[in-house]
Amino acid sequence: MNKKINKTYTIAACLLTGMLMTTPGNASESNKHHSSSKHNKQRVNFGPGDHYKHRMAVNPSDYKKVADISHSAADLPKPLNRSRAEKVVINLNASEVISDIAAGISYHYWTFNNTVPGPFLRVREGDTVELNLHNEANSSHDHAIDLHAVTGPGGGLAVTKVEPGETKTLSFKAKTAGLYVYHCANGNAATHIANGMYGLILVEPKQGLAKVDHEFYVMQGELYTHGKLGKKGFQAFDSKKMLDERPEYIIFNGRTGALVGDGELKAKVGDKIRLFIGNAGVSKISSFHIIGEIFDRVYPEASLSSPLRNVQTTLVPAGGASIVEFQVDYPGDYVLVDHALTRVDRGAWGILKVTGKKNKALYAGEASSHKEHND
Ligand SMILES: [Cu+2]
Repeated sequence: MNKKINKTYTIAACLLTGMLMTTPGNASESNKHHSSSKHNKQRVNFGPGDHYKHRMAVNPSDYKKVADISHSAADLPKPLNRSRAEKVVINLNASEVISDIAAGISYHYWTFNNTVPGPFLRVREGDTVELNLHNEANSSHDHAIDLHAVTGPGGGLAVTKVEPGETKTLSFKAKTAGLYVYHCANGNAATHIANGMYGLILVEPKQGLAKVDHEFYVMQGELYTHGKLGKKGFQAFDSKKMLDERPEYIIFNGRTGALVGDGELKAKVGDKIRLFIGNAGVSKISSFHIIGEIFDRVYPEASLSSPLRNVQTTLVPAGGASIVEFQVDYPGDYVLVDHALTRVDRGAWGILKVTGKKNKALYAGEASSHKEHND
């Protein structure tokens, strides 16, 4: 990489780090792990457009291959059912892997624990959490974590910046109940998020949440590939597209088709369902909707204070979350979407499959059999 470009990028990355940390860290999104110590004077030179020139050269064979990058929507811890606070230990592993966005399209994902999103973390209000963040030795970058559930500098970033091979520990009190995004915030945080380093942490209120039959974990994200949507082969990260907020893929749970087929959400007629929905961004707000369903309750922006009732579509901000609850009344396939519907073609959809008895009083008619027009 051109030395000047590398330098300007380092400055840009450090501006953000500097804002979040008392002592600015060494942040660089250059090809390989890199350190620099001349931050403070150079920060004034930060200006728009520097990221545009940035490219990361990646040799896919340097990283392990993960067969399926997606985190299952059904894979989350059960309700805690605890009456008192405890100390909880969480181990996270920053790992960079190669996996598929779609069939024949691979990508250098940066992850927590080899999946996108990372694991669903579940603690109770009042718990003391010890979070150990390890960065795998072959990582190309330093990593760190910012949990929106944390009160303190950088949400944990200030004490978790880990170089490849390093482990650091953050201890925090989960003092406020809610559903929160966590993400890597090292260096140019947007790059780390766009590459897959995000997930959700639920801080259960002391009294717990109401009992439901199924809970699911769905998280929207964006991928900025060098090749256009559908282009086969290994796809490098495209920083210009990220800066322009033009993702090629907008996906649920890490890749296209993650919540379809084997990954679909399953329920029976009469079941009460709770969805924990997160949006990593980094740029788009999600208009989350389930086609053919009305949310009985929405906890807007995942605030547990007072739910809205009978909602069709709920906004999930970039770096935010929502909780929706509903009962399923009729069998069939219900499609989860970002109702900015062109994003369906970019990957933002999934299926909730409901089985059970039909209720003709609720829904009846003859299904059309004609072919759709190609308009
Ligand atoms: Cu990172």
